[in-house]
Amino acid sequence: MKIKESSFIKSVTINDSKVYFEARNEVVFVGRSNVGKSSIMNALMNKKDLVKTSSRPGKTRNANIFFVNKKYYFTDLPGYGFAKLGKSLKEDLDSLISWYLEERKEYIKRVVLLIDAKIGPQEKDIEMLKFLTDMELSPLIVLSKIDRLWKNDVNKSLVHTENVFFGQQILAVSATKGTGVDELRKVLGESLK
Ligand SMILES: Nc1nc2c(ncn2[C@@H]2O[C@H](COP(=O)(O)OP(=O)(O)OP(=O)(O)O)[C@@H](O)[C@H]2O)c(=O)[nH]1
Ligand SMILES: [Mg+2]
Repeated sequence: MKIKESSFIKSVTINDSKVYFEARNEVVFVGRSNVGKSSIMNALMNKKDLVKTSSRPGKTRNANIFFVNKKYYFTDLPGYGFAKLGKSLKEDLDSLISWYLEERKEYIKRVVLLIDAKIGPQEKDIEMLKFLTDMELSPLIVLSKIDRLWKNDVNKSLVHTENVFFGQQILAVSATKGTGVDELRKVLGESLK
């Protein structure tokens, strides 16, 4: 898909029980804190900082919804697994993630699950994939920040991730360099059809 237009729609927290959810097909971005969810969304939408990013983990605290090509939603969710956030905030963010996915299940056509190429899949990522497949949501595994690795190590990371997430489609991207972004757009376009 070509992304011609994108804009911010709204920021949602779990207490927004009155939020009206529209019948629009949607892609959601999940992954551990600091993995690069917000950055890859900017890269996809060709925006510099439409989605707020930060070098400090725990930047995204709400579900932030963006409107793409006046037709679809792209949603940035908070990251999971950042120890320093404190137990209760972590639990609140985890509840927000599962609440959001359940609320929007009908319209979510793909869930991009980002894995840092340098770190590889962690326990929390395996749990997230299980949660998604149990909900019958369609995951797309994306290795992020591949510009931080030599090509050889990107391939190693791909093979390792394939072994962990057997049978899943896996892409590799760099938001910084733009590598793999076209391919990701293409796969998402197909999912949204
Ligand atoms: N080298 C490199 N750094 C990246 C890339 N993508 C993101 N980063 C950096 O990683 C940090 C985190 O990026 P974010 O996009 O804010 O990550 P996030 O997953 O949204 O983080 P939370 O909102 O805290 O869950 C920032 O310092 C980014 O500049 C990439 O492709 N390459
Ligand atoms: Mg973020």
